[in-house]
Amino acid sequence: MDLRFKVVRIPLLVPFKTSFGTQYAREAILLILRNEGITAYSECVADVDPYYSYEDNETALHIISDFLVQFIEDLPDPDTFCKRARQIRGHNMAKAAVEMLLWDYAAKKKEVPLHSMLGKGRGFAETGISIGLDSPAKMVKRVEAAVETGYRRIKVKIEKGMDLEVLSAIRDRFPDIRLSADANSCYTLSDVETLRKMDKYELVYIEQPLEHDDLVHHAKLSAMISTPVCLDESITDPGKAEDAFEMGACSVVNIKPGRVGGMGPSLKIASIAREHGGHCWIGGMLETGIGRCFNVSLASLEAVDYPGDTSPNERYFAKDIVLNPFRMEKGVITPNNGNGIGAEVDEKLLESYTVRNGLLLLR
Ligand code: OSB
Ligand code: MG
Repeated sequence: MDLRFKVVRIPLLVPFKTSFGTQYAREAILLILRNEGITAYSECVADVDPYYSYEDNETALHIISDFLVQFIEDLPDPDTFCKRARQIRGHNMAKAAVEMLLWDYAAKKKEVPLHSMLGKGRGFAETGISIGLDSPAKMVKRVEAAVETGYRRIKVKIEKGMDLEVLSAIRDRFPDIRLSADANSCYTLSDVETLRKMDKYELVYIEQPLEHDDLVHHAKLSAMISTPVCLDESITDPGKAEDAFEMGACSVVNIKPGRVGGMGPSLKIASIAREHGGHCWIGGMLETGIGRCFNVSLASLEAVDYPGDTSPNERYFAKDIVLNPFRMEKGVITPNNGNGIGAEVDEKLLESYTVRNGLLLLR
Protein backbone atom coordinates (compact mmCIF):
# COMPACT_ATOMS: atom_id res chain seq x y z
CA MET A 1 0.00 0.00 0.00
CA ASP A 2 1.17 3.43 -0.94
CA LEU A 3 -0.48 6.63 0.30
CA ARG A 4 0.61 9.99 -1.03
CA PHE A 5 -0.58 13.54 -0.94
CA LYS A 6 -0.38 16.08 -3.71
CA VAL A 7 -1.18 19.74 -3.25
CA VAL A 8 -2.59 21.12 -6.49
CA ARG A 9 -3.14 24.75 -7.36
CA ILE A 10 -5.68 25.42 -10.11
CA PRO A 11 -6.61 28.98 -11.09
CA LEU A 12 -10.33 29.76 -10.91
CA LEU A 13 -11.94 31.00 -14.13
CA VAL A 14 -13.59 33.80 -12.16
CA PRO A 15 -12.28 35.05 -8.79
CA PHE A 16 -14.76 34.08 -6.08
CA LYS A 17 -15.58 36.85 -3.61
CA THR A 18 -17.34 36.24 -0.31
CA SER A 19 -17.74 38.29 2.85
CA PHE A 20 -14.57 36.64 4.20
CA GLY A 21 -12.26 37.20 1.21
CA THR A 22 -11.53 36.66 -2.48
CA GLN A 23 -10.30 33.36 -3.81
CA TYR A 24 -8.31 33.34 -7.10
CA ALA A 25 -7.35 29.68 -7.20
CA ARG A 26 -8.26 26.40 -5.60
CA GLU A 27 -5.31 25.00 -3.71
CA ALA A 28 -6.26 21.55 -2.55
CA ILE A 29 -4.65 18.63 -0.78
CA LEU A 30 -5.44 15.44 -2.70
CA LEU A 31 -4.92 12.02 -1.15
CA ILE A 32 -4.00 9.17 -3.45
CA LEU A 33 -4.03 5.59 -2.20
CA ARG A 34 -2.72 2.68 -4.24
CA ASN A 35 -3.28 -0.88 -3.08
CA GLU A 36 -3.69 -4.18 -4.92
CA GLY A 37 -4.31 -2.54 -8.27
CA ILE A 38 -6.84 -0.04 -6.91
CA THR A 39 -6.23 3.71 -6.95
CA ALA A 40 -8.47 5.70 -4.61
CA TYR A 41 -8.67 9.48 -4.33
CA SER A 42 -10.00 12.15 -2.06
CA GLU A 43 -9.73 15.88 -1.56
CA CYS A 44 -9.47 17.97 1.57
CA VAL A 45 -11.74 21.05 1.47
CA ALA A 46 -9.39 23.19 3.55
CA ASP A 47 -7.72 26.11 1.80
CA VAL A 48 -4.54 28.13 2.21
CA ASP A 49 -6.06 30.46 4.78
CA PRO A 50 -8.21 29.92 7.89
CA TYR A 51 -10.98 32.35 6.88
CA TYR A 52 -13.92 30.05 6.26
CA SER A 53 -12.82 27.67 9.01
CA TYR A 54 -9.96 27.44 11.51
CA GLU A 55 -8.53 24.58 9.48
CA ASP A 56 -6.16 25.35 6.62
CA ASN A 57 -3.97 23.24 4.37
CA GLU A 58 -1.06 23.31 6.81
CA THR A 59 -3.10 22.18 9.82
CA ALA A 60 -4.89 19.55 7.72
CA LEU A 61 -1.66 18.10 6.39
CA HIS A 62 -0.22 18.09 9.91
CA ILE A 63 -3.24 16.26 11.36
CA ILE A 64 -3.38 13.81 8.45
CA SER A 65 0.30 12.93 8.38
CA ASP A 66 1.08 13.03 12.11
CA PHE A 67 -2.14 11.59 13.54
CA LEU A 68 -4.67 10.14 11.09
CA VAL A 69 -2.44 8.01 8.93
CA GLN A 70 -1.77 5.62 11.81
CA PHE A 71 -5.48 4.75 11.89
CA ILE A 72 -5.63 3.46 8.34
CA GLU A 73 -2.68 1.10 8.11
CA ASP A 74 -5.10 -1.86 7.94
CA LEU A 75 -7.42 0.00 5.50
CA PRO A 76 -10.45 -0.08 7.80
CA ASP A 77 -14.00 0.65 6.66
CA PRO A 78 -14.87 4.36 6.91
CA ASP A 79 -16.97 3.93 10.05
CA THR A 80 -14.17 2.16 11.93
CA PHE A 81 -11.83 4.97 10.92
CA CYS A 82 -14.32 7.56 12.28
CA LYS A 83 -14.46 5.77 15.63
CA ARG A 84 -10.66 5.69 15.87
CA ALA A 85 -10.35 9.30 14.79
CA ARG A 86 -12.63 10.47 17.60
CA GLN A 87 -9.54 10.59 19.79
CA ILE A 88 -8.56 13.70 17.87
CA ARG A 89 -10.60 16.77 18.71
CA GLY A 90 -12.06 18.68 15.81
CA HIS A 91 -10.11 18.92 12.54
CA ASN A 92 -13.05 17.47 10.67
CA MET A 93 -11.77 18.64 7.28
CA ALA A 94 -8.62 16.59 7.77
CA LYS A 95 -10.66 13.62 9.02
CA ALA A 96 -13.10 13.93 6.12
CA ALA A 97 -10.32 13.71 3.55
CA VAL A 98 -9.22 10.37 4.99
CA GLU A 99 -12.77 9.09 5.51
CA MET A 100 -13.72 9.88 1.92
CA LEU A 101 -10.57 8.19 0.64
CA LEU A 102 -11.69 5.03 2.45
CA TRP A 103 -15.15 5.28 0.86
CA ASP A 104 -13.68 5.50 -2.63
CA TYR A 105 -11.39 2.60 -1.82
CA ALA A 106 -14.25 0.48 -0.39
CA ALA A 107 -16.50 1.15 -3.40
CA LYS A 108 -13.70 0.38 -5.86
CA LYS A 109 -12.90 -2.82 -4.01
CA LYS A 110 -16.58 -3.84 -4.24
CA GLU A 111 -16.59 -2.66 -7.87
CA VAL A 112 -19.67 -0.48 -7.41
CA PRO A 113 -20.28 3.25 -7.84
CA LEU A 114 -19.95 5.22 -4.61
CA HIS A 115 -23.52 6.55 -4.72
CA SER A 116 -24.90 3.01 -4.67
CA MET A 117 -23.33 2.44 -1.25
CA LEU A 118 -24.83 5.56 0.30
CA GLY A 119 -28.55 4.88 0.27
CA LYS A 120 -31.60 5.22 -1.94
CA GLY A 121 -30.79 7.36 -4.93
CA ARG A 122 -32.92 9.29 -7.36
CA GLY A 123 -30.37 8.94 -10.16
CA PHE A 124 -29.60 12.62 -10.52
CA ALA A 125 -28.65 15.67 -8.49
CA GLU A 126 -30.66 18.89 -8.72
CA THR A 127 -28.16 21.66 -9.24
CA GLY A 128 -27.91 25.18 -7.88
CA ILE A 129 -25.22 27.80 -8.26
CA SER A 130 -23.35 30.00 -5.80
CA ILE A 131 -22.60 33.44 -7.24
CA GLY A 132 -19.81 35.52 -5.70
CA LEU A 133 -19.96 39.15 -4.62
CA ASP A 134 -19.73 41.86 -7.26
CA SER A 135 -21.54 45.06 -8.14
CA PRO A 136 -25.34 44.60 -8.10
CA ALA A 137 -25.49 45.12 -11.89
CA LYS A 138 -22.89 42.41 -12.51
CA MET A 139 -24.54 40.05 -10.04
CA VAL A 140 -27.90 40.46 -11.80
CA LYS A 141 -26.14 39.63 -15.09
CA ARG A 142 -24.66 36.49 -13.52
CA VAL A 143 -28.07 35.50 -12.22
CA GLU A 144 -29.54 35.99 -15.70
CA ALA A 145 -26.87 33.73 -17.18
CA ALA A 146 -27.44 31.11 -14.47
CA VAL A 147 -31.22 31.10 -14.98
CA GLU A 148 -30.59 30.75 -18.70
CA THR A 149 -28.26 27.78 -18.09
CA GLY A 150 -31.04 26.03 -16.19
CA TYR A 151 -29.89 26.12 -12.58
CA ARG A 152 -32.64 25.06 -10.18
CA ARG A 153 -31.65 27.43 -7.37
CA ILE A 154 -29.62 30.59 -7.39
CA LYS A 155 -27.61 31.57 -4.34
CA VAL A 156 -25.86 34.89 -4.12
CA LYS A 157 -23.18 35.93 -1.70
CA ILE A 158 -24.03 38.98 0.36
CA GLU A 159 -22.21 41.08 2.91
CA LYS A 160 -23.04 44.01 5.15
CA GLY A 161 -23.98 46.92 2.91
CA MET A 162 -24.02 44.71 -0.20
CA ASP A 163 -27.30 42.99 0.52
CA LEU A 164 -30.72 44.61 0.14
CA GLU A 165 -29.91 46.42 -3.08
CA VAL A 166 -28.75 43.33 -4.92
CA LEU A 167 -31.53 41.10 -3.59
CA SER A 168 -34.13 43.67 -4.58
CA ALA A 169 -32.64 43.99 -8.08
CA ILE A 170 -32.65 40.22 -8.56
CA ARG A 171 -36.23 39.86 -7.28
CA ASP A 172 -37.43 42.66 -9.55
CA ARG A 173 -35.97 40.83 -12.52
CA PHE A 174 -36.92 37.29 -11.42
CA PRO A 175 -39.95 37.27 -9.08
CA ASP A 176 -40.30 33.47 -9.11
CA ILE A 177 -36.87 31.82 -9.03
CA ARG A 178 -35.69 29.84 -6.03
CA LEU A 179 -33.27 32.38 -4.55
CA SER A 180 -31.06 32.24 -1.48
CA ALA A 181 -28.36 34.42 0.06
CA ASP A 182 -25.15 33.36 1.80
CA ALA A 183 -23.76 35.82 4.35
CA ASN A 184 -20.79 33.70 5.48
CA SER A 185 -21.14 34.99 9.03
CA CYS A 186 -20.97 38.72 8.32
CA TYR A 187 -23.88 39.83 10.54
CA THR A 188 -24.61 39.98 14.24
CA LEU A 189 -27.97 40.07 15.99
CA SER A 190 -27.73 43.86 16.02
CA ASP A 191 -28.29 43.71 12.23
CA VAL A 192 -31.74 42.23 12.71
CA GLU A 193 -33.44 45.23 11.05
CA THR A 194 -31.52 44.62 7.81
CA LEU A 195 -32.20 40.89 8.03
CA ARG A 196 -35.91 41.54 8.59
CA LYS A 197 -36.03 43.64 5.45
CA MET A 198 -34.99 40.54 3.51
CA ASP A 199 -38.24 38.81 4.46
CA LYS A 200 -40.02 40.38 1.53
CA TYR A 201 -37.66 38.81 -1.01
CA GLU A 202 -38.97 35.36 -0.05
CA LEU A 203 -35.59 33.67 -0.04
CA VAL A 204 -35.74 29.90 0.27
CA TYR A 205 -33.30 30.51 3.14
CA ILE A 206 -30.51 32.77 4.31
CA GLU A 207 -27.27 30.86 4.80
CA GLN A 208 -25.04 31.37 7.87
CA PRO A 209 -26.00 34.95 8.72
CA LEU A 210 -24.25 35.02 12.14
CA GLU A 211 -21.00 33.85 13.75
CA HIS A 212 -19.28 30.81 12.25
CA ASP A 213 -19.63 28.70 15.40
CA ASP A 214 -22.86 30.11 16.81
CA LEU A 215 -26.16 28.33 17.45
CA VAL A 216 -27.77 30.40 20.23
CA HIS A 217 -28.00 33.66 18.29
CA HIS A 218 -29.17 31.83 15.19
CA ALA A 219 -32.00 30.36 17.27
CA LYS A 220 -32.97 33.85 18.41
CA LEU A 221 -32.74 35.22 14.87
CA SER A 222 -34.83 32.35 13.47
CA ALA A 223 -37.69 33.46 15.72
CA MET A 224 -37.37 37.08 14.58
CA ILE A 225 -37.45 36.73 10.78
CA SER A 226 -39.66 34.82 8.39
CA THR A 227 -36.80 33.76 6.07
CA PRO A 228 -35.73 30.22 7.02
CA VAL A 229 -32.18 30.01 8.40
CA CYS A 230 -29.73 27.54 6.83
CA LEU A 231 -26.50 26.75 8.64
CA ASP A 232 -23.20 26.00 6.93
CA GLU A 233 -20.09 26.92 9.00
CA SER A 234 -21.77 26.20 12.37
CA ILE A 235 -22.50 22.57 11.50
CA THR A 236 -19.16 20.82 11.89
CA ASP A 237 -20.52 17.38 12.76
CA PRO A 238 -23.79 15.46 13.32
CA GLY A 239 -23.88 16.45 17.01
CA LYS A 240 -23.96 20.12 16.06
CA ALA A 241 -26.74 19.44 13.55
CA GLU A 242 -28.80 17.70 16.25
CA ASP A 243 -28.27 20.65 18.63
CA ALA A 244 -29.10 23.18 15.92
CA PHE A 245 -32.41 21.55 14.94
CA GLU A 246 -33.36 20.91 18.59
CA MET A 247 -32.75 24.56 19.47
CA GLY A 248 -34.48 25.91 16.39
CA ALA A 249 -31.25 27.53 15.23
CA CYS A 250 -32.01 26.45 11.65
CA SER A 251 -34.53 24.57 9.56
CA VAL A 252 -32.14 23.88 6.68
CA VAL A 253 -28.57 22.64 6.63
CA ASN A 254 -25.86 22.91 4.01
CA ILE A 255 -24.01 19.59 4.19
CA LYS A 256 -20.46 19.67 2.89
CA PRO A 257 -19.01 16.22 3.40
CA GLY A 258 -15.53 17.72 3.55
CA ARG A 259 -16.53 20.00 6.44
CA VAL A 260 -18.49 17.56 8.62
CA GLY A 261 -16.05 14.64 8.76
CA GLY A 262 -16.99 12.80 5.58
CA MET A 263 -19.72 10.77 3.93
CA GLY A 264 -20.90 8.82 7.01
CA PRO A 265 -21.43 12.01 9.06
CA SER A 266 -23.13 13.63 6.02
CA LEU A 267 -25.67 10.80 5.84
CA LYS A 268 -26.32 11.16 9.56
CA ILE A 269 -26.92 14.90 9.21
CA ALA A 270 -29.35 14.28 6.35
CA SER A 271 -31.40 11.96 8.58
CA ILE A 272 -31.25 14.40 11.50
CA ALA A 273 -32.64 17.10 9.20
CA ARG A 274 -35.45 14.80 8.09
CA GLU A 275 -36.30 13.67 11.67
CA HIS A 276 -36.76 17.33 12.60
CA GLY A 277 -38.91 18.13 9.58
CA GLY A 278 -36.07 20.20 8.14
CA HIS A 279 -34.30 20.26 4.80
CA CYS A 280 -30.79 19.65 3.57
CA TRP A 281 -28.66 20.10 0.50
CA ILE A 282 -25.08 19.46 -0.50
CA GLY A 283 -22.76 22.45 -0.56
CA GLY A 284 -19.40 22.91 -2.20
CA MET A 285 -15.99 24.40 -1.53
CA LEU A 286 -14.94 25.02 -5.15
CA GLU A 287 -13.58 21.46 -5.17
CA THR A 288 -11.62 20.06 -8.08
CA GLY A 289 -13.12 17.27 -10.17
CA ILE A 290 -12.12 14.76 -7.50
CA GLY A 291 -13.90 16.42 -4.57
CA ARG A 292 -16.97 17.17 -6.69
CA CYS A 293 -17.65 13.46 -7.26
CA PHE A 294 -18.28 12.90 -3.56
CA ASN A 295 -20.63 15.87 -3.38
CA VAL A 296 -22.61 14.85 -6.46
CA SER A 297 -22.99 11.27 -5.22
CA LEU A 298 -24.55 12.59 -2.00
CA ALA A 299 -26.64 15.18 -3.81
CA SER A 300 -28.25 12.40 -5.88
CA LEU A 301 -29.74 10.69 -2.81
CA GLU A 302 -33.42 10.85 -1.89
CA ALA A 303 -32.39 11.87 1.62
CA VAL A 304 -31.21 15.20 0.18
CA ASP A 305 -34.21 17.30 -0.75
CA TYR A 306 -32.94 20.72 -1.90
CA PRO A 307 -30.71 21.59 -4.91
CA GLY A 308 -27.01 21.86 -4.01
CA ASP A 309 -23.98 23.99 -4.88
CA THR A 310 -22.78 21.31 -7.28
CA SER A 311 -22.13 23.27 -10.46
CA PRO A 312 -20.51 21.36 -13.33
CA ASN A 313 -16.68 21.44 -13.40
CA GLU A 314 -16.49 23.86 -16.36
CA ARG A 315 -17.89 26.62 -14.17
CA TYR A 316 -14.84 26.64 -11.93
CA PHE A 317 -11.75 25.79 -14.02
CA ALA A 318 -10.59 26.17 -17.61
CA LYS A 319 -9.28 22.61 -17.38
CA ASP A 320 -10.18 20.36 -14.49
CA ILE A 321 -8.09 17.32 -13.53
CA VAL A 322 -10.68 14.78 -14.65
CA LEU A 323 -11.27 13.50 -18.17
CA ASN A 324 -14.98 12.93 -17.47
CA PRO A 325 -16.30 16.17 -15.99
CA PHE A 326 -19.94 16.47 -14.93
CA ARG A 327 -22.30 18.07 -17.41
CA MET A 328 -25.49 19.76 -16.35
CA GLU A 329 -28.61 19.20 -18.40
CA LYS A 330 -31.93 20.85 -17.54
CA GLY A 331 -30.51 21.74 -14.15
CA VAL A 332 -29.51 18.23 -13.15
CA ILE A 333 -26.26 16.29 -13.01
CA THR A 334 -26.00 12.51 -13.11
CA PRO A 335 -23.57 10.92 -10.65
CA ASN A 336 -20.75 8.85 -12.11
CA ASN A 337 -21.51 5.18 -12.61
CA GLY A 338 -17.91 3.98 -12.76
CA ASN A 339 -16.49 2.20 -9.70
CA GLY A 340 -16.02 4.35 -6.61
CA ILE A 341 -16.12 8.07 -7.34
CA GLY A 342 -15.88 7.24 -11.04
CA ALA A 343 -13.42 10.05 -11.82
CA GLU A 344 -10.99 9.40 -14.62
CA VAL A 345 -8.09 11.44 -13.34
CA ASP A 346 -5.86 13.17 -15.88
CA GLU A 347 -2.60 12.22 -14.16
CA LYS A 348 -0.47 14.38 -16.47
CA LEU A 349 -2.52 17.48 -15.85
CA LEU A 350 -2.65 16.71 -12.15
CA GLU A 351 1.14 16.58 -12.18
CA SER A 352 1.33 19.96 -13.89
CA TYR A 353 -0.90 21.56 -11.22
CA THR A 354 1.06 19.98 -8.36
CA VAL A 355 2.93 22.46 -6.17
CA ARG A 356 3.94 20.03 -3.43
CA ASN A 357 3.77 16.31 -2.80
CA GLY A 358 4.91 13.68 -0.38
CA LEU A 359 4.66 10.13 0.83
CA LEU A 360 2.35 9.50 3.81
CA LEU A 361 2.45 5.73 4.17
CA LEU A 362 4.28 2.86 2.47
CA ARG A 363 3.85 -0.77 3.49
O1 OSB B 1 -20.05 29.30 2.04
O2 OSB B 1 -20.83 27.84 0.74
C1 OSB B 1 -19.91 28.58 1.06
C2 OSB B 1 -17.08 28.32 -1.51
C3 OSB B 1 -15.97 28.36 -0.68
C4 OSB B 1 -16.16 28.51 0.68
C5 OSB B 1 -17.45 28.60 1.21
C6 OSB B 1 -18.56 28.56 0.39
C7 OSB B 1 -18.36 28.45 -1.00
C8 OSB B 1 -19.45 28.47 -1.96
C9 OSB B 1 -19.19 27.87 -3.34
O3 OSB B 1 -20.51 29.02 -1.76
C10 OSB B 1 -19.87 26.57 -3.53
C11 OSB B 1 -19.37 25.86 -4.77
O4 OSB B 1 -19.84 26.18 -5.86
O5 OSB B 1 -18.50 24.97 -4.64
MG1 MG C 1 -21.99 28.89 2.79
